[in-house]
Amino acid sequence: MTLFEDLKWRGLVQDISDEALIDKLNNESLTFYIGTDPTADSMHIGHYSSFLISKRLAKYGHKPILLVGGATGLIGDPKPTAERPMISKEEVEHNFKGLKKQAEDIFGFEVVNNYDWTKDINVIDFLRDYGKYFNVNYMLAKDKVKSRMESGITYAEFSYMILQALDFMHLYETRGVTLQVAGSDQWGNITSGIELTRKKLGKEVYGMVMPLVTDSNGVKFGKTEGNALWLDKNKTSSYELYQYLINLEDSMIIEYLKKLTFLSKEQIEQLEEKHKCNPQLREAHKALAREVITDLHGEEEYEKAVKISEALFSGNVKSLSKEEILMGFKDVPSFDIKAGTKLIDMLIDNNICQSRREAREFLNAGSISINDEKVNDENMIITNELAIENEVLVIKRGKKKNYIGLIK
Ligand code: 383
Repeated sequence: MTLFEDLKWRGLVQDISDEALIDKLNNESLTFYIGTDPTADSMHIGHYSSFLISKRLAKYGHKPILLVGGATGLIGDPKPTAERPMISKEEVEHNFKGLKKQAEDIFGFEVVNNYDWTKDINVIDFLRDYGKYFNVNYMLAKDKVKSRMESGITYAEFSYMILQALDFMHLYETRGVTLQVAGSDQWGNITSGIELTRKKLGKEVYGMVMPLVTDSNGVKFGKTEGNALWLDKNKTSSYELYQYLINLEDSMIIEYLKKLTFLSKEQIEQLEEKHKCNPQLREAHKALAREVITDLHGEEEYEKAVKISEALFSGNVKSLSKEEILMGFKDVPSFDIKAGTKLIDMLIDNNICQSRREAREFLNAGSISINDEKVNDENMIITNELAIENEVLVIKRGKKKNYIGLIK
């Protein structure tokens, strides 16, 4: 399969600026770039799905440059709905550092900052050297601007496409970049750069955009209850990522394997077959989780996520370390317990049971467990010896309620 056929098969090509790009992708070695703005200090899984294109093209001999927009982050790429709040310069700088490190660690390519070539352009030069090449009518016709005609758009956000266009031209002139890749929301900004380079330099550069990855309801990939899945493992642990991936909708799993992994067509087709015959084994989901987590955080983190998931599923928390338990139970209520406290007092003091009567009922019914062992003696004394690493108790009430007690 040629590179372009592979990208097509994966569903990663929504639009290309010129058919001539196909041959260039298949037979030449291009320097290309993809950019992101420092609106947060970590990328999320949506960025990952787009930025993976850098590794795919690199495998076929193209040279990636990753751009983190220290300049564009100060302005804000217009969203279709409303103006972005202004982020302080300090925050952009802080976010920039996080993203640069992440881009280098995860993708391993060179990172550039558009602040470096934008900061010294004065306003007169900006208008003469770039503004003069943009017809306002052309700018108004761009989707993102059009969608803001009702709600309004500031001059700052309106100018954003000029900044991204001048980046493309600058990278062409200084680094020989002839291709910009991105998610489909970037089409307008990319074509602005192509136009600018054509008008000002008389040269042809190219653009390619991929569809944004969504779930079957059209919700962006990786959005969970209003949150994003972050690539920083301190914000989203490998265990949380594992849980998300392993529980993805069945109808989407093959598409995700194509778009988020480097598994071959044959491997994915085999997984598709297995998934059809034995969906309950979740082989395809497991392969996706393994590929994504290993690529992002390494083999060890992946093993940890599997171990935690299995221990929690089979009721074997004792096989876990304190760190693993805290990762697995990140979102459950937790509290400190004084060593020497009686079991029944601990249950009531921490609202696990509402009254002594209720606590006794649960204890007698065998519904309370500590570190997956049933407890029923209300006078049992809580000691460090009971706890994992002398400190952690996983307290369960019935099947659904979990608590973490830390013995102090
Ligand atoms: C800035 C200057 C450039 C080239 C690109 C940029 C950033 C670009 C943008 N990108 C998104 C972001 O920062 O806003 N204007 O969150 C997202 N990308 C990638 C991909 C995506 C896009 O980082 O579609 C999803 O992740 O292109 O929304 O010279």
